[in-house]
Amino acid sequence: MKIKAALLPGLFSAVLYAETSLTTEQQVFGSGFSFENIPPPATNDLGSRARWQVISGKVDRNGGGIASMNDGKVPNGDDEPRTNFFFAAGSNGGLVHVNLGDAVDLKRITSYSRHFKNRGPQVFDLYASLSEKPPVGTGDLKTKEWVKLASIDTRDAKRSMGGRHAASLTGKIGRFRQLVFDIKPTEKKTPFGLTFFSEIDIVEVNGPDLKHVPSGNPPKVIRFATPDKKYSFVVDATEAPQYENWVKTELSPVILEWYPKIVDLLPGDGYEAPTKVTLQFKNDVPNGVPAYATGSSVTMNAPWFKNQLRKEAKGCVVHELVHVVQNYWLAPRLNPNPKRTPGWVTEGLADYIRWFLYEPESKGAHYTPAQIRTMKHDASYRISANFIDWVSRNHQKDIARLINEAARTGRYEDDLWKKHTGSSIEELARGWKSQGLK
Ligand SMILES: [Ca+2]
Ligand SMILES: [Zn+2]
Repeated sequence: MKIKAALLPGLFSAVLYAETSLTTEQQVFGSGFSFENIPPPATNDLGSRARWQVISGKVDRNGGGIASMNDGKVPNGDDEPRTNFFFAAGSNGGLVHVNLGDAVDLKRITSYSRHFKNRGPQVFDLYASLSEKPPVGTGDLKTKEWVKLASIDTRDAKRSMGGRHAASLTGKIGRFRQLVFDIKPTEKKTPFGLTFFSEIDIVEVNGPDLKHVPSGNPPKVIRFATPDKKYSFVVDATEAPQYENWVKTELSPVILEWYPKIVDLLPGDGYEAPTKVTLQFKNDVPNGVPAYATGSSVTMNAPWFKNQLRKEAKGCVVHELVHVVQNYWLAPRLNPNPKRTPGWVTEGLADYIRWFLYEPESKGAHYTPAQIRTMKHDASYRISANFIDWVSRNHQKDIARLINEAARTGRYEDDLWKKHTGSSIEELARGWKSQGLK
């Protein structure tokens, strides 16, 4: 068959053959791989029977290895190295070779990936050849034996990189014996830009009827925004639809009131807090972790919330929203030599806003002088929150704002306490512990 190369500008920045088309999708909500226009991964496609091997690049040993590409198994969560294939952290990616076993007419090649962050998107060039001779390196791919079928890049500058990504090349792809995926990092600012590939399907013309992994549940999301539209929120309750009503009636008013308040409490020179925040219920969060925040998204442990809806659930979300606004992940970008903020400061500030400003009436971090005498100010969470509250009432009412501003820009150091209160951290800790003593 005659194949002619054609450049189709603007179509997902992809270079394609004339008789194929490329679809890319990014899915953040919902469970499983449930894209709108791309089917879920197949378990009996040609890819499942082909021979896969890495011919250049270093495979990351924390992953599931090359078998993850065609075993018909997919991750259930956004950070499951064992069910994905990926090249070693910090590397430049590499070449994955697929021997199809025979000359086959192909009609679809679909790649699936999943990660909560920079390892989500896919950036690769796809080559094919009818020749029987496998390539030795990238140089061979430039010879006339090989054709480049597509340059795939599922990154979208307007969206964050996390989630499920799929790229699907369909149409009269051609007749080939072998394929090469030339896989590249999605970013090089960190070592963690090597895509978590969950599966790649290769579908031949006249192949068997395809069986697919179970498709997920369609997303159930609740959206709301502040009246000025400045801050918008999405709660993904796909994995916990039983909380939908609670989110609408109980949680959303708290978020709408408190997120802007937290932003005002923790300002910074030229700093803009995330304006789009995502909160997602998940059923696979480790036991004992009620919730956690990364960037502008909060993950909530659905089973933990069950008995907490009238107790700690809302306060727990407020605590996580403080982390979103704190945004200490920014420090390396704002400061070439960022200092690490100690965990007790990060968590103490979050619990201070939660227990002393959001829900002081619950007295969740109030202790008697006798109890405090046995405590350490850097014991984190509620105890550190109690210490910060004491410093703010007795020495410097803006201490939370001042400490946070330094931490966000990677400038936290213990001397800050002295700078802002006149007393060293040790002196403050002694004063806090001896309160109530005569
Ligand atoms: Ca497959
Ligand atoms: Zn926390």
